[in-house]
Order: sequence, then C-alpha cells, then structure tokens
Amino acid sequence: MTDARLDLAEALKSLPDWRVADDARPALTRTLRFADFNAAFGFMTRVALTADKMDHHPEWSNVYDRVEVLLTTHDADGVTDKDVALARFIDRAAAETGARA
Ligand code: H2B
Repeated sequence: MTDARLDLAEALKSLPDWRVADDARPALTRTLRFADFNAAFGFMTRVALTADKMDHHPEWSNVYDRVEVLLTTHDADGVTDKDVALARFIDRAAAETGARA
C-alpha cells in the first residue's frame, strides 16, 4: 500500500528546521553545517544506516562541512509520514553530531 501524502504546511509545523524545497515535487529540505568534513560524513553515515533500515532514503549532497538534504516519497509523489520520521531522526543525529544549523 502507498503511504498517504501529507499537507506540507502541516508537516512543517512540527519540524521548525525544515522548509519546503524549491523542487518540482513536494519535498522537505534542510541544510546542515558541521565542524568539518569528518563530522559531516560521520553524520551522513549514521543517517544512511538508519535510512536503509527504514527503506526510506534521503536525496542529499555534501560539500566539505555542508550537507543539503531533501526528503520526499517517490512512491507517493509527495511528503509522507516516512519523510517526517526520517526528518526527526536527522534532527536528532544532527544535534548529536554538533550541526550548526
Ligand atoms: N526512498 C524515498 N525517499 N522514497 C521512496 O519512495 C522510496 C525510498 N522507496 N526508498 C523505496 C526505497 C522503494 O523504492 C523500495 C523498492 O522499497
């Protein structure tokens, strides 16, 4: 079964560090900065392992200490509870890895 699409504004109410992505698809985005590449990549490794267990994967890019994350559910063509759950995990991992924003 496909997950239900959520209203973006509603989803963002509980995710203050996220915003609507400038993207053709409904998606959430957050940019994070870390102390250096090592911290950024450590964060990504941690998120990657959990994302794979969730079978829900971020679209992201990394330049040195910066990681840009975009979350959307391809199967649903929008944002679902899976994106919100992954965003919450990312927020926790970011805080624990010393993200600056
Ligand atoms: N990740 C994301 N972000 N959206 C999806 O719809 C999605 C995914 N689908 N990871 C999963 C994998 C699907 O392709 C597999 C077959 O379960």
